[in-house]
Amino acid sequence: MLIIGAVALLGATALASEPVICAPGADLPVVNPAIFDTASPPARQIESMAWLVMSICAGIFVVVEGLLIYSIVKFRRRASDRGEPVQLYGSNPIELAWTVVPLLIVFTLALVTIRVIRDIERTEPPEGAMPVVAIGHQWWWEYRYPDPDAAGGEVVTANELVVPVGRPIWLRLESADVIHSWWVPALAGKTDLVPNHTNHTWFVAERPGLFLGQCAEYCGNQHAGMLLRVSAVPREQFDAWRAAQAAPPVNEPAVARGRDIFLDLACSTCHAVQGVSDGAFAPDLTHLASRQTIASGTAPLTRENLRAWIADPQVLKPQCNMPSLKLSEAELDAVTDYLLTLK
Ligand code: HEC
Ligand SMILES: [Cu+2]
Repeated sequence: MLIIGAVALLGATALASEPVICAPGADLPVVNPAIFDTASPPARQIESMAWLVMSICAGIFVVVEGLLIYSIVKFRRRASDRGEPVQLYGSNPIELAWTVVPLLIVFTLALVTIRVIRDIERTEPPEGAMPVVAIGHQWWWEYRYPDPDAAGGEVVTANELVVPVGRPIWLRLESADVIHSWWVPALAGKTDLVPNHTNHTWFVAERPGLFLGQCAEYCGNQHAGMLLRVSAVPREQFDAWRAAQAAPPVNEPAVARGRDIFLDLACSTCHAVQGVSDGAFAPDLTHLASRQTIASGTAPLTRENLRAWIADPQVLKPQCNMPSLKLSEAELDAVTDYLLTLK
């Protein structure tokens, strides 16, 4: 009896602290935001340019410091020195050198920069690209996969972009409120999401990985809580994920009470669950339980975190746009259980 109790307890704690399901990305190598570990053509071009700029700057540093040290040593005051040293004014060769050399350097850097910008900026999608729409919200990301050719129709999800390895992604960037900026350094340069204006960026994830990033334009209180996650997975895994996302949510009779509470309370006016509610203000929850995190990467999706989030989102993400609806303990359990069935 005691043993069974202990095992049950272990099971319960494991449930409470482990991610709920294996979402795409759960077992992928994590690529932290840094421009020196790139996995996509535009990011690689930016990386090469960064190396070029840094080596030129390092060269300038060595030359300038070298001349400085040389002068300090060579022309230091000696015991035999009497009075002021000889005063020299002007030297055409030296002045010419320190004007022409920097000019050449600036010119070279300008040309290289223009070339990189021209190469990575596009007005047309790359050949064979998959279109995805990213919409910035205070303080989360909405992703839409409108691809009319794909099976199952449009997919709407939030905060965790999933893409197939090797296929160009043509990302259309929009904003629902203020200016945000989409920046996953290993994949592409920063591009702003501007209200009433459409921008585009593109990338090709060349290897599987979970690529992390961050909103890169200050957008209010929870700007730092607006994290970016891109899971690049093999083609078959992506197709399976896409098909599952396009499917309607499961309708588990066991959690009917949780669904009723979700509908009766204001949850459904802000959140969409396909076929259940159509709120458009907040993240689509149709397949919430297939994500690894909640609140735009702020916390791992565990039962514990999800329940605490619904109880009072302001604890985990102060000033975010979801209020606490003051659910009772029993209601919290019911709604959490319901949301966890939405895989
Ligand atoms: C006033 C609109 C509003 C109401 C009402 C509301 N939410 Fe939210 N909800 C939001 C917003 C906005 C976010 C995104 C917060 C962020 O990440 O900054 C959110 C995020 C969430 C998330 C995390 C989604 C994700 O993918 O990260 C869950 C889960 C959630 N809400 C569940 C609920 C439940 C359950 C209720 C009802 C008890 C509810 N919400 C009521 C606006 C609302
Ligand atoms: Cu932002």
